[in-house]
Amino acid sequence: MDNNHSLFTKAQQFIPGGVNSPVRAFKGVGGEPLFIATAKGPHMYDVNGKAYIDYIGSWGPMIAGHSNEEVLEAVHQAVDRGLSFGAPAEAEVTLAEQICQMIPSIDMVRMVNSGTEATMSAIRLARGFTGRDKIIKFEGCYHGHADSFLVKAGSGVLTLGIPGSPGVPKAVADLTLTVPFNDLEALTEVMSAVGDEVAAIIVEPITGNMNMIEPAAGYLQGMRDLCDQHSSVLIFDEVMTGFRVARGGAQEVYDVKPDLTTFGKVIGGGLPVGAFGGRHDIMSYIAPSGPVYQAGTLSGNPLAMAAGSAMMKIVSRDGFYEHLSQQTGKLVNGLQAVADEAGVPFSTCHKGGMFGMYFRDQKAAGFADLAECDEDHFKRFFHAMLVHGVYLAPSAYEAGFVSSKHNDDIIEQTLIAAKTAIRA
Ligand code: KE4
Repeated sequence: MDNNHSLFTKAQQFIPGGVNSPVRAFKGVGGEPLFIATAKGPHMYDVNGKAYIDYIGSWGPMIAGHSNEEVLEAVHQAVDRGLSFGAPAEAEVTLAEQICQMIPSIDMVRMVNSGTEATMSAIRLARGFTGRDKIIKFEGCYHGHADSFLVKAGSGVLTLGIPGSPGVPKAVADLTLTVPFNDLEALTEVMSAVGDEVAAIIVEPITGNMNMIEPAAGYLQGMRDLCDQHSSVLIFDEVMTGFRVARGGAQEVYDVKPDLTTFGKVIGGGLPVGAFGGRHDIMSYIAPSGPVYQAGTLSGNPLAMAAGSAMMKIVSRDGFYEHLSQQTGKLVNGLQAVADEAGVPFSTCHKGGMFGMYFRDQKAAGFADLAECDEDHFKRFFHAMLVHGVYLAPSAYEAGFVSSKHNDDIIEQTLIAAKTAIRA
């Protein structure tokens, strides 16, 4: 009895596409999505009981492995105190203080319930603070599904091959200018033309939604300088890279200080949390201290705060990111060796616990390079790895994630599977 197929058939009766988020639907790779029953450490187990080494990690949150004992204990203790108060609680202050202490550019932070809420609120705040309407994003970057961002976006929009989305009013889309990523000349040109009308530039400082692409040397600093010249707000969308690529996120790696940063994923430890924070003078514009409205019934939920705070304690420990980077390096270097041995054009990149892999002989520097990737080979590789019990992101346009529980034995098992799968 294939529980998965019957579940997916039933799911499609009640849920559009049978999933609650499009990228889970396997549209980018074909076949039926796996329904997961349980997860522990580096593993997930599907409803048929099959084990997988997991490189999605819930798209980032599971940096300390699934069902991490410390996170579970914190949530169990919080459950016994009540699920939600709709009133301030100490746990919110604890997590806010942790984030402000760990990220120097963050003077104050507001909790929300998803990355989308964080980026949507950050844009509204930048518009309210500057009195301007235009924003600039980058082709292939994904900042969640708020109207302003569904213009040449990445992730599921890219995976499904749709240019944007119906339902986004032209008047809204027209306020979003899209520029190629890693092209400072193009950005400078746009800013020279309309910079004084631009409320904010929002960027994934390392992209993770058009596969993983690192910023060119000086690119982020160039963006910082342009924002300073035109008094535009620089927003680093670190929903994916925050506490993932380094303790201080991508802004620590490249030593560039944004005005606002958005977070999600890791800071919730697996529970629904997003956050935005940054300069005191800008954050003070957020209600109730300022005029820019933003709210949420479950923002700062005590269970989510407990999970997030436990996770911040874990990632704050000495050596956490050094070990994580080491394991990710073993994985990608091993995959590269497997591809080289098989004579397959392949390249990788990685930072901390995040990695990208391309079926092309050079790593991508921008969106246009992705067209040269052999997407069909990726699809065959994906399914062959699945057969061998390795679960990669079901799209050539996503990044991969390693946890602190991916030990040498897990990496070795992955590489053994890859030796066969690379020839699929
Ligand atoms: P959420 O609203 O999905 O919590 O966060 C939106 C978001 C914002 N910014 C960045 C840089 C992001 O990567 C995301 C969400 N990432 C995708 C993975 N590519 C979430 C997976 C999904 O959509 O199901």
